[in-house]
Amino acid sequence: MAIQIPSDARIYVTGHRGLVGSAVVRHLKAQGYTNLLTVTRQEVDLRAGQAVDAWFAQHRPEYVIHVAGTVGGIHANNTRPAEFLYDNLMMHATVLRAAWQHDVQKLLYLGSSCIYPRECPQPIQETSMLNGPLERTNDGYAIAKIAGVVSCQAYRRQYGCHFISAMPTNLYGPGDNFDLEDSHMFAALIHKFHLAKERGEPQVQVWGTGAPRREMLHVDDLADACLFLLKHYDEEMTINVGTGQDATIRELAEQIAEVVYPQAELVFDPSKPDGTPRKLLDVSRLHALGWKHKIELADGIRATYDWFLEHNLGKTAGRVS
Ligand code: GFB
Repeated sequence: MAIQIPSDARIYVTGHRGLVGSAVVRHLKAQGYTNLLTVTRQEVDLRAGQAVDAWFAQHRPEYVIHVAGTVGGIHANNTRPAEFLYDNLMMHATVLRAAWQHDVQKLLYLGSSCIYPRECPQPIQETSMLNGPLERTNDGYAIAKIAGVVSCQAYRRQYGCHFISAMPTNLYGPGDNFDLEDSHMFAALIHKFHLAKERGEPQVQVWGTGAPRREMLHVDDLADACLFLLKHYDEEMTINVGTGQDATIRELAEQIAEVVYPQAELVFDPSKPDGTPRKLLDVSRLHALGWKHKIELADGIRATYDWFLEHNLGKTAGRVS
C-alpha cells in the first residue's frame, strides 16, 4: 500500500554531506520537499546515543532516510576494519533507537551488497543474507550493515515500527570521495586516469587482476529509489537496488578510460586485492514494484567526470599507485 508523504513533512536525511546523502537531499528538493532536516557530524556525532536522542526530541522528524556511515573502498575497508565496524554499528543503533522512541512514521536504512556471502549464487537474491561466510576485505563493515538490517526487522517485530532496509549495489556519481587510496574503484580510477592524462603518463595502474565483476548504480538513481521505497515498500525483508547488469573491472576501467583518457594503457597490479569475485544483485522484486534505473553507465561516467572537473578535484599531487 503506497503512502503519501506531504511536501512539508519533516524528513531527516543522515549523512547529507556524503555521496548518497547529498544525492538524496538533491532529489527530495527537486521533488518539492521543503522541510528537510540535516545535521553535521560536528553538531551531532551519530555514534553518541544521548546526543542523537536529544536531537530527535528537539527536531521530531516524521520520516528518516538513514544513509550515514563510515564508508570506503576495498583498501579502506581492509585496513580499518575496527573503525568501519564500530562506527557503523553505533550509528545505526543510535538512529534506529531514537526513531523508535520518537515515533518516526517510517525509516529507510541502507545496507550494502557486500553483506551477502562471498560465494553467493548469482544474481544474488535477498534471501541469501546470512547464508554463508563473508568476503574478508570488508567483513567488519558487512557485519555492522547486517546488524542494521536485522535491527530494522527487530524494531518492526517487537514494536511495529515501519522500518525498512534496502541493499544498494556498488555506487558512483557526483559527490563521491575521489581519494586515490581510500575511495571506491570508480572514483579512484576517474582520478587516476585524469592525473595520468594531465601528466602525460601513458600507463595507469588498476588494482587486482581486472577479473572481478561489479554492478554499478548511479547515486541519483539510488536517491530516486530511496524515495520510491519510502512510499511503496513496507516489508520486513530487505530489497535489492541495482541495475541487474555487471561487467568486469577491466571492462569498467576501459569505459572510464574512454571518457577520461582514451589513450591510456591499463596495467593491472595483482598484488592488490580483488575482493569479492562477483556481486550482481537480483533486482526482480524491485522491478516488480515498478522501479527501474534510468541512468546508463556511459552517461553516468561522463556526468561524474564533469562534476569532478567542475569541483577542481584533479589537483592531487603525489604518486598514482
Ligand atoms: O570499489 P572497490 O574498492 O570495492 O573495488 P569492492 C572494486 C574492485 O576494483 C576490486 C578493483 O576488485 C579492486 O581491486 N580496483 C581496481 C580498484 N583499481 C582500483 C582502485 O584504484 N581503487 C579501488 N578502490 N579499487 C567495497 C567494500 O568492495 O564495496 C565496501 O569494500 C562497500 O564494503 C562497497 O560495500 C560497495 O566492491 O571490492
